[in-house]
Amino acid sequence: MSIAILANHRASSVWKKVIQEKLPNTPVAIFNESTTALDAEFLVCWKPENEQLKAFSNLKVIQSLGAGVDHIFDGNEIADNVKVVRLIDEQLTTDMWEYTLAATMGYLKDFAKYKRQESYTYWDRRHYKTIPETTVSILGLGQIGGYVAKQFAKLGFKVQGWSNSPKKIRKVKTFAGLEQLPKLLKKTDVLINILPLTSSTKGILNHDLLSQLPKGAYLINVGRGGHLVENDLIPLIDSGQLSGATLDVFEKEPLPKNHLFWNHRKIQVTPHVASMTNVKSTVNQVVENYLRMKNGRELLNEVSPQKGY
Ligand code: OXD
Repeated sequence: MSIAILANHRASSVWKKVIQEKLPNTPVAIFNESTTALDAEFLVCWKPENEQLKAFSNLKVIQSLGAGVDHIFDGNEIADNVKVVRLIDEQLTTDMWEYTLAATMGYLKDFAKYKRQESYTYWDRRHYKTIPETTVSILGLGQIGGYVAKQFAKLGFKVQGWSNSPKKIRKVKTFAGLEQLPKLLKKTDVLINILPLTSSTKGILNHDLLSQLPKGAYLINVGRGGHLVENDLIPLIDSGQLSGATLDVFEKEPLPKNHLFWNHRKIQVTPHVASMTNVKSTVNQVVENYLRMKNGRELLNEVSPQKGY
């Protein structure tokens, strides 16, 4: 049994080193560096291409190097006998919470506006918003979204949450299914998207949905670029329907240099850093899944290919 690493854009050699330290007797090889990689049964993976995946003939498990698995299913043919697992990590979850809190507070206290004022030494005091008067709505109440919702509620925000199937979370008003979505949107000041990207959530942040928010609402997208219909956003901001957006994920990453989001004064762009996989805190999970595969045991954090999460 052996392990291969196919971590397009993520630190392959670091992963190889840390896995090899934990499993000194197991062959661990990096795709493209050694032909023996292609014999692996366990693939540690980020953004594989179909042609790359097809080169593996013994695959049993694909381990995502992130919480999301859309990059594994999207455009790829995964054989029925290959299991896909994701990372669930406390650090990833709390990092996401910290990022969404920072973006929300920046909006409440108008930081972007004051940064612009600074550049022309302009003193103009605006009325700010406070936590108790702000309703934050979270799209996606899975492992990460559910935690983020709870944390906002603990701080005293009014919190709503939406998911595909009904969920109960203390101090969070929950909604489920597309038919209940308008009710949530109507009362939202800050909309935070943490949904998984699937065929039913692709393009969900579009003109129609965002127009149902109260005028001046704020958007934070930390899900995937594919959730947002990018061409719909700037007109909604320029018309005042949205007061701005913080975007961490994009249809194409890195965000192309000529993309209009870069220079829009009401859009804060960050380079997919809301929560970054921490090798130290997740390597044990990867190793544990390899050992479980080897011993024919149930895997940790297996996802459903049908649901895509
Ligand atoms: C993830 C990511 O899915 O990094 O964890 O986006």
